[in-house]
Formats: sequence, C-alpha cells, structure tokens
Amino acid sequence: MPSVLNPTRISAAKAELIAAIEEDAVDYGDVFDKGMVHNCMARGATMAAVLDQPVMNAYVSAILGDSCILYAYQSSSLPPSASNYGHRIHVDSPRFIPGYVTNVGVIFPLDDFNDENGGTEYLPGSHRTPGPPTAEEFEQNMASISCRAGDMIVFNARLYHRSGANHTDRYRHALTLNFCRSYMRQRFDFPRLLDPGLIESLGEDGKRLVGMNVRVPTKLEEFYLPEEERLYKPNQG
Ligand SMILES: O=C(O)CCC(=O)C(=O)O
Repeated sequence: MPSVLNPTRISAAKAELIAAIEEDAVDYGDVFDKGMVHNCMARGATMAAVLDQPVMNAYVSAILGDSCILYAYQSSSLPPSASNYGHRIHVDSPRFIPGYVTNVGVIFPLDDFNDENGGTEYLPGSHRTPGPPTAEEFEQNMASISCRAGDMIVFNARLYHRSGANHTDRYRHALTLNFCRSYMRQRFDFPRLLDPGLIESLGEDGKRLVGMNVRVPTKLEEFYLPEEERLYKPNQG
C-alpha cells in the first residue's frame, strides 16, 4: 500500500527509533536480538501514533475483525554491511490453521527497501503449507520486496520470510507490527507496561490495540465494575 506514512512522520519516527537503538545498546548490551527495539509505542510519540493510523487499522480490522489487538510492535534495522536477527527464515506466528488467519504482520519501511539494502524476502504461498520450507526451497523460490519509505506492507504472519542483507554503507530501518485476534495473548502485558498518560493519549483504535478492552480482573471488585468501566469489554470476539 503506497504512501501511508508521510515524510514528516517518517523522519520523526526514524529519529525516535535511532535514539531507542542507541539507548538499548547501553541498557541491554549483547541480547540475542540486539538492535531490535521492542514496544516502539513506548519509545516516542510518533511511533505511538502509528497505532492510530487509519489505513493500517482498516486493513487489519478487515482481516482480523474490529476487536483485534496488538501482539507486538518492534523494529527491524539492518546496520551498514550487515543483517540482523530477522535474517533467519521464520514466521511471525507459528499456528497453522488452514483457511484462518490468526496474526497479520505490518511493516513500515522508514527507508526505501531494495535489493542493495535488504528489502524483506518471502516465500510466496508458504502460509498455506503446514511445514517450513528447506533453505534451498526458500532461496530458489523467494521474492523480495522493493518499496518506498512510508509504504505499508501487510502480510499473513504465517508466511515464511526474512529480512535481507544490507550491502550498503547506510542503515535500513523499519517498524514491524504484529496483530492478533482479541482472545489471544500479547507478547507483553501492554496495559501494565505502558505509562497511563501514553495510553490516554492514544485514540480509540490505539487503546483497543494495546489491549485496554480485554484486560482481566484481578479481584471481584474489578469484575463487578459498572458497564462503562469494565476491564474486559463485551463483544470482543
Ligand atoms: O526487516 C525485514 O525486512 C523483516 C523483519 C522481520 O522479518 C521480522 O521482524 O520478523
């Protein structure tokens, strides 16, 4: 989907992401997914505002229903002349239910994607096969995505894919979001993880996505709250 994020948002999101990468390099050192920023909505106002992006929400709701929630909101940055943790052949959601989508992936490139800087590579149709492809099958039949910064890539998260390899001398940045059905678990407990002020700043879509409509009571006083204050709202699918 072309031109979903405008140039102002792209550069603001990229500045927030770069700052978060630098902070995490100090705070989390040598972790297995080094360079990947988790919970991007907590790392900058522009990245948080992506949760209320109307085109994204229209696509995702059309596939997963109006009550869908956020599973994860991360980044995928390819350093100069390198690849990253996303470079292994993988799926973002392992469940295989023929004809039923459990998770939808959305990638927002913050730099143009091309073969030189490592656009996303995927095996067309692999979301319909029960098992993983061999490395050879993937290499022989994969396609790679070239697109512009600010475009939106939407895919069935059961699709086998990987980030490419960056052969340039510049970073290639992207935001990667994953959405799931309302009755599934999120990767983090976002309603507890996020600052209440940040949650309040989100629109209705953003609040729903972080899980504010599907919170579970911890005591009877919360279970018996009046309708408008209920933690697990009715009709969540
Ligand atoms: O960066 C990319 O092109 C893909 C990222 C990816 O595969 C992931 O984060 O799961």
